Amino acid sequence: GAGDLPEEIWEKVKNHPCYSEEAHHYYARMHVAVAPACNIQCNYCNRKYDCANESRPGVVSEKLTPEEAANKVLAVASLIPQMTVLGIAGPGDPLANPDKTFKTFELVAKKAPDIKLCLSTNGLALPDHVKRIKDFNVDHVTITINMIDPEVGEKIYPWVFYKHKRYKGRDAAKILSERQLEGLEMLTSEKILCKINSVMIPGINDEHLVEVNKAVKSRGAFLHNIMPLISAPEHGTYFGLTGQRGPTAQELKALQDKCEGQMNMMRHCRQCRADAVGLLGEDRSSEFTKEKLSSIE
Ligand code: CLF
Ligand code: SF4
Repeated sequence: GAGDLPEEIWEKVKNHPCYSEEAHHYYARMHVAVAPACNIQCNYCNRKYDCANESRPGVVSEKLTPEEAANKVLAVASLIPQMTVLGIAGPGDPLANPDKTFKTFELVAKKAPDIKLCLSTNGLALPDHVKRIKDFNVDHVTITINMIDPEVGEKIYPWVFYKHKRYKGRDAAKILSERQLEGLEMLTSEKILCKINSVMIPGINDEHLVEVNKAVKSRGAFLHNIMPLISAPEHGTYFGLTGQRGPTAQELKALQDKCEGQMNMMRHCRQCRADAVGLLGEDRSSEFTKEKLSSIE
Protein backbone atom coordinates (compact mmCIF):
# COMPACT_ATOMS: atom_id res chain seq x y z
CA GLY A 1 0.00 0.00 0.00
CA ALA A 2 0.90 3.66 0.04
CA GLY A 3 2.40 3.31 3.52
CA ASP A 4 3.38 6.74 4.76
CA LEU A 5 4.55 8.13 1.42
CA PRO A 6 3.23 11.56 0.42
CA GLU A 7 0.58 11.29 -2.28
CA GLU A 8 2.66 12.86 -5.08
CA ILE A 9 5.50 10.41 -4.47
CA TRP A 10 3.16 7.44 -4.25
CA GLU A 11 1.77 8.42 -7.67
CA LYS A 12 5.26 8.17 -9.11
CA VAL A 13 6.31 4.88 -7.50
CA LYS A 14 3.13 2.81 -7.41
CA ASN A 15 3.53 1.40 -10.91
CA HIS A 16 7.29 1.62 -11.30
CA PRO A 17 8.70 -1.90 -10.92
CA CYS A 18 12.10 -0.74 -9.64
CA TYR A 19 10.90 1.94 -7.21
CA SER A 20 8.21 -0.19 -5.61
CA GLU A 21 8.92 -3.74 -4.51
CA GLU A 22 5.20 -4.51 -4.72
CA ALA A 23 4.79 -3.03 -8.21
CA HIS A 24 7.44 -5.32 -9.66
CA HIS A 25 5.08 -8.29 -9.43
CA TYR A 26 2.55 -6.59 -11.70
CA TYR A 27 4.25 -3.94 -13.82
CA ALA A 28 6.91 -4.29 -16.47
CA ARG A 29 9.65 -2.03 -17.74
CA MET A 30 11.51 -2.00 -20.99
CA HIS A 31 14.89 -0.62 -21.96
CA VAL A 32 16.00 0.53 -25.40
CA ALA A 33 19.71 0.44 -26.17
CA VAL A 34 20.13 3.80 -27.90
CA ALA A 35 23.20 5.10 -26.02
CA PRO A 36 26.46 3.42 -27.09
CA ALA A 37 29.11 5.98 -26.02
CA CYS A 38 30.48 6.51 -22.53
CA ASN A 39 32.43 9.36 -20.95
CA ILE A 40 34.17 7.50 -18.12
CA GLN A 41 35.89 4.17 -17.54
CA CYS A 42 34.83 1.87 -14.72
CA ASN A 43 37.05 -1.05 -13.74
CA TYR A 44 34.01 -3.34 -13.78
CA CYS A 45 33.15 -2.51 -17.39
CA ASN A 46 34.00 -4.13 -20.66
CA ARG A 47 33.02 -1.72 -23.42
CA LYS A 48 31.96 -4.48 -25.72
CA TYR A 49 29.03 -5.14 -23.40
CA ASP A 50 26.22 -3.24 -21.70
CA CYS A 51 26.89 -0.58 -19.08
CA ALA A 52 27.62 -2.51 -15.91
CA ASN A 53 26.25 0.30 -13.73
CA GLU A 54 22.80 -1.27 -14.11
CA SER A 55 23.58 -4.42 -15.95
CA ARG A 56 24.91 -7.85 -15.83
CA PRO A 57 28.30 -7.65 -17.52
CA GLY A 58 28.81 -9.84 -20.54
CA VAL A 59 25.50 -9.03 -22.22
CA VAL A 60 25.37 -7.48 -25.68
CA SER A 61 22.23 -5.53 -26.50
CA GLU A 62 20.89 -4.79 -29.95
CA LYS A 63 21.55 -1.09 -30.59
CA LEU A 64 18.71 1.01 -32.01
CA THR A 65 18.24 4.48 -33.48
CA PRO A 66 15.74 6.73 -31.65
CA GLU A 67 13.16 6.07 -34.37
CA GLU A 68 13.62 2.32 -34.17
CA ALA A 69 13.49 2.54 -30.39
CA ALA A 70 10.24 4.52 -30.36
CA ASN A 71 8.62 2.05 -32.76
CA LYS A 72 9.75 -0.80 -30.57
CA VAL A 73 8.27 0.85 -27.48
CA LEU A 74 4.91 1.23 -29.21
CA ALA A 75 4.94 -2.35 -30.46
CA VAL A 76 5.84 -3.73 -27.02
CA ALA A 77 3.28 -1.52 -25.26
CA SER A 78 0.54 -2.89 -27.50
CA LEU A 79 1.58 -6.48 -26.70
CA ILE A 80 2.38 -6.10 -22.97
CA PRO A 81 -0.23 -3.81 -21.38
CA GLN A 82 1.53 -3.93 -17.95
CA MET A 83 4.51 -2.14 -19.52
CA THR A 84 4.48 1.15 -17.62
CA VAL A 85 8.07 2.39 -17.76
CA LEU A 86 10.60 3.05 -20.51
CA GLY A 87 14.16 3.22 -19.19
CA ILE A 88 17.31 4.22 -21.04
CA ALA A 89 20.29 2.59 -19.37
CA GLY A 90 22.96 2.02 -21.95
CA PRO A 91 24.75 0.16 -23.36
CA GLY A 92 26.99 3.19 -22.55
CA ASP A 93 25.91 6.29 -20.65
CA PRO A 94 22.59 7.87 -21.73
CA LEU A 95 23.86 11.39 -20.99
CA ALA A 96 27.02 10.84 -23.02
CA ASN A 97 24.55 10.37 -25.92
CA PRO A 98 22.09 13.13 -25.05
CA ASP A 99 20.70 13.70 -28.53
CA LYS A 100 19.80 10.05 -29.01
CA THR A 101 18.43 9.70 -25.49
CA PHE A 102 16.21 12.78 -25.54
CA LYS A 103 15.09 12.22 -29.12
CA THR A 104 13.85 8.79 -28.05
CA PHE A 105 12.01 10.27 -25.07
CA GLU A 106 10.47 12.94 -27.26
CA LEU A 107 9.16 10.44 -29.82
CA VAL A 108 7.76 8.15 -27.13
CA ALA A 109 6.13 10.98 -25.18
CA LYS A 110 4.38 12.13 -28.33
CA LYS A 111 3.00 8.71 -29.26
CA ALA A 112 2.54 7.09 -25.84
CA PRO A 113 2.19 9.84 -23.23
CA ASP A 114 1.18 7.38 -20.46
CA ILE A 115 4.52 5.64 -20.40
CA LYS A 116 6.78 6.89 -17.61
CA LEU A 117 10.30 7.85 -18.61
CA CYS A 118 13.32 6.67 -16.64
CA LEU A 119 17.04 7.23 -17.04
CA SER A 120 20.18 5.74 -15.54
CA THR A 121 23.52 7.57 -15.64
CA ASN A 122 27.01 7.61 -14.18
CA GLY A 123 26.31 11.27 -13.37
CA LEU A 124 29.32 12.95 -14.96
CA ALA A 125 27.23 14.94 -17.44
CA LEU A 126 24.15 15.11 -15.24
CA PRO A 127 24.23 18.77 -14.09
CA ASP A 128 24.25 19.89 -17.73
CA HIS A 129 21.04 18.00 -18.47
CA VAL A 130 18.78 18.51 -15.46
CA LYS A 131 16.77 21.16 -17.25
CA ARG A 132 16.15 18.89 -20.22
CA ILE A 133 15.30 16.00 -17.90
CA LYS A 134 12.66 18.16 -16.28
CA ASP A 135 11.35 19.59 -19.56
CA PHE A 136 10.96 16.07 -20.96
CA ASN A 137 9.04 14.94 -17.83
CA VAL A 138 11.55 12.27 -16.93
CA ASP A 139 10.24 11.37 -13.48
CA HIS A 140 12.89 8.90 -12.35
CA VAL A 141 16.68 9.13 -12.53
CA THR A 142 19.23 6.62 -11.30
CA ILE A 143 22.79 7.74 -10.59
CA THR A 144 25.49 5.13 -10.02
CA ILE A 145 27.53 6.37 -7.07
CA ASN A 146 30.26 4.04 -5.85
CA MET A 147 32.24 6.48 -3.70
CA ILE A 148 32.37 10.00 -2.33
CA ASP A 149 36.09 9.84 -1.54
CA PRO A 150 38.55 10.21 -4.45
CA GLU A 151 41.00 7.89 -2.68
CA VAL A 152 38.43 5.13 -3.03
CA GLY A 153 37.36 6.38 -6.44
CA GLU A 154 40.78 6.13 -8.05
CA LYS A 155 40.65 2.35 -7.48
CA ILE A 156 37.35 2.12 -9.37
CA TYR A 157 37.71 4.70 -12.17
CA PRO A 158 40.95 4.92 -14.20
CA TRP A 159 39.75 8.02 -16.09
CA VAL A 160 36.91 10.38 -16.93
CA PHE A 161 36.51 12.51 -20.04
CA TYR A 162 35.25 15.91 -19.00
CA LYS A 163 35.05 19.19 -20.94
CA HIS A 164 37.18 17.88 -23.81
CA LYS A 165 39.91 16.63 -21.49
CA ARG A 166 40.88 13.29 -20.05
CA TYR A 167 41.50 13.21 -16.28
CA LYS A 168 43.11 10.33 -14.40
CA GLY A 169 43.52 9.03 -10.87
CA ARG A 170 42.25 11.07 -7.95
CA ASP A 171 41.49 14.12 -10.11
CA ALA A 172 39.15 12.00 -12.21
CA ALA A 173 37.37 10.57 -9.18
CA LYS A 174 37.04 14.00 -7.59
CA ILE A 175 35.40 15.50 -10.67
CA LEU A 176 33.07 12.53 -11.02
CA SER A 177 32.01 12.64 -7.38
CA GLU A 178 31.38 16.40 -7.40
CA ARG A 179 29.30 16.16 -10.55
CA GLN A 180 27.28 13.21 -9.22
CA LEU A 181 26.39 14.93 -5.95
CA GLU A 182 25.67 18.24 -7.67
CA GLY A 183 23.40 16.47 -10.15
CA LEU A 184 21.61 14.65 -7.34
CA GLU A 185 20.95 17.90 -5.46
CA MET A 186 19.67 19.58 -8.61
CA LEU A 187 17.29 16.72 -9.35
CA THR A 188 15.87 16.43 -5.85
CA SER A 189 15.31 20.17 -5.68
CA GLU A 190 13.24 19.76 -8.86
CA LYS A 191 11.31 16.95 -7.15
CA ILE A 192 12.57 14.32 -9.58
CA LEU A 193 12.72 10.96 -7.86
CA CYS A 194 16.29 9.66 -7.56
CA LYS A 195 17.57 6.19 -7.03
CA ILE A 196 21.25 5.58 -6.31
CA ASN A 197 22.90 2.41 -7.57
CA SER A 198 26.15 1.35 -5.93
CA VAL A 199 28.31 -1.56 -6.98
CA MET A 200 29.68 -3.31 -3.89
CA ILE A 201 33.35 -4.17 -4.42
CA PRO A 202 34.84 -6.08 -1.45
CA GLY A 203 38.03 -4.53 -0.05
CA ILE A 204 37.55 -1.39 -2.17
CA ASN A 205 34.29 0.35 -1.35
CA ASP A 206 32.32 -2.10 0.81
CA GLU A 207 32.76 -0.28 4.12
CA HIS A 208 32.76 3.11 2.42
CA LEU A 209 29.26 2.54 1.00
CA VAL A 210 27.79 3.33 4.43
CA GLU A 211 29.23 6.86 3.98
CA VAL A 212 27.86 7.00 0.45
CA ASN A 213 24.46 6.00 1.81
CA LYS A 214 24.49 8.89 4.29
CA ALA A 215 25.66 11.37 1.66
CA VAL A 216 22.92 10.48 -0.80
CA LYS A 217 20.23 10.31 1.83
CA SER A 218 21.11 13.80 3.06
CA ARG A 219 20.79 15.07 -0.52
CA GLY A 220 17.28 13.70 -0.90
CA ALA A 221 17.74 10.40 -2.74
CA PHE A 222 14.60 8.26 -2.50
CA LEU A 223 16.05 4.78 -2.84
CA HIS A 224 19.46 3.10 -2.58
CA ASN A 225 20.22 -0.03 -4.59
CA ILE A 226 23.46 -1.75 -3.55
CA MET A 227 24.31 -4.35 -6.17
CA PRO A 228 27.00 -7.03 -6.09
CA LEU A 229 30.06 -6.71 -8.33
CA ILE A 230 29.91 -9.43 -10.95
CA SER A 231 33.49 -10.12 -11.99
CA ALA A 232 33.73 -13.45 -13.76
CA PRO A 233 37.12 -13.49 -15.52
CA GLU A 234 35.50 -14.42 -18.86
CA HIS A 235 33.76 -11.02 -18.93
CA GLY A 236 37.15 -9.48 -19.50
CA THR A 237 36.76 -6.52 -17.14
CA TYR A 238 39.77 -5.07 -15.29
CA PHE A 239 38.41 -6.35 -11.99
CA GLY A 240 37.65 -9.74 -13.51
CA LEU A 241 41.15 -10.07 -14.93
CA THR A 242 42.89 -8.94 -11.72
CA GLY A 243 41.03 -11.44 -9.57
CA GLN A 244 38.79 -8.96 -7.73
CA ARG A 245 35.96 -10.98 -6.23
CA GLY A 246 32.34 -9.96 -5.85
CA PRO A 247 30.59 -10.04 -2.44
CA THR A 248 28.87 -13.14 -1.12
CA ALA A 249 25.09 -13.00 -0.71
CA GLN A 250 25.62 -12.72 3.07
CA GLU A 251 28.04 -9.80 2.73
CA LEU A 252 25.64 -7.98 0.43
CA LYS A 253 22.70 -8.49 2.77
CA ALA A 254 24.71 -7.39 5.81
CA LEU A 255 25.60 -4.11 4.10
CA GLN A 256 22.01 -3.54 2.93
CA ASP A 257 20.80 -4.21 6.48
CA LYS A 258 23.30 -1.71 7.86
CA CYS A 259 21.95 1.00 5.55
CA GLU A 260 18.28 0.04 5.94
CA GLY A 261 17.75 2.16 9.05
CA GLN A 262 18.83 5.25 7.11
CA MET A 263 16.68 5.07 3.98
CA ASN A 264 14.69 2.81 1.62
CA MET A 265 16.86 0.05 0.22
CA MET A 266 16.07 -1.71 -3.04
CA ARG A 267 16.49 -5.45 -2.73
CA HIS A 268 14.74 -6.78 -5.80
CA CYS A 269 17.08 -5.48 -8.53
CA ARG A 270 17.77 -8.02 -11.26
CA GLN A 271 20.66 -6.20 -12.96
CA CYS A 272 18.87 -5.84 -16.27
CA ARG A 273 20.32 -5.70 -19.74
CA ALA A 274 20.24 -2.47 -21.77
CA ASP A 275 17.45 -3.90 -23.96
CA ALA A 276 15.48 -5.75 -21.26
CA VAL A 277 11.73 -6.22 -21.78
CA GLY A 278 9.14 -7.54 -19.33
CA LEU A 279 8.71 -8.04 -15.61
CA LEU A 280 11.97 -7.79 -13.64
CA GLY A 281 13.63 -11.18 -13.78
CA GLU A 282 11.47 -12.37 -16.68
CA ASP A 283 13.52 -11.10 -19.58
CA ARG A 284 11.67 -11.17 -22.90
CA SER A 285 14.17 -9.13 -24.95
CA SER A 286 14.70 -11.98 -27.42
CA GLU A 287 11.01 -11.82 -28.42
CA PHE A 288 11.41 -8.21 -29.51
CA THR A 289 14.48 -8.07 -31.74
CA LYS A 290 14.46 -5.77 -34.79
CA GLU A 291 13.90 -8.78 -37.00
CA LYS A 292 10.93 -10.09 -35.04
CA LEU A 293 9.33 -6.65 -34.72
CA SER A 294 9.55 -6.03 -38.46
CA SER A 295 7.55 -9.22 -39.02
CA ILE A 296 4.81 -7.95 -36.64
CA GLU A 297 4.42 -4.59 -38.39
FE1 CLF B 1 15.37 0.56 -16.07
FE2 CLF B 1 16.77 1.24 -14.06
FE3 CLF B 1 14.70 2.71 -14.77
FE4 CLF B 1 14.38 0.34 -13.66
S1 CLF B 1 16.06 -1.08 -14.34
S2 CLF B 1 16.52 2.44 -15.95
S3 CLF B 1 15.28 2.12 -12.70
S4 CLF B 1 13.35 1.12 -15.51
FE5 CLF B 1 15.54 -1.79 -12.10
FE6 CLF B 1 16.86 -3.32 -13.72
FE7 CLF B 1 17.76 -3.05 -11.26
FE8 CLF B 1 17.89 -1.06 -12.97
S5 CLF B 1 15.84 -3.99 -11.84
S6 CLF B 1 18.94 -2.94 -13.17
S7 CLF B 1 17.15 -0.93 -10.88
FE1 SF4 C 1 31.01 1.02 -18.64
FE2 SF4 C 1 28.75 2.07 -17.72
FE3 SF4 C 1 31.06 2.57 -16.47
FE4 SF4 C 1 30.56 3.65 -18.85
S1 SF4 C 1 29.46 4.07 -16.94
S2 SF4 C 1 32.47 2.66 -18.21
S3 SF4 C 1 29.42 1.99 -19.90
S4 SF4 C 1 30.04 0.56 -16.64
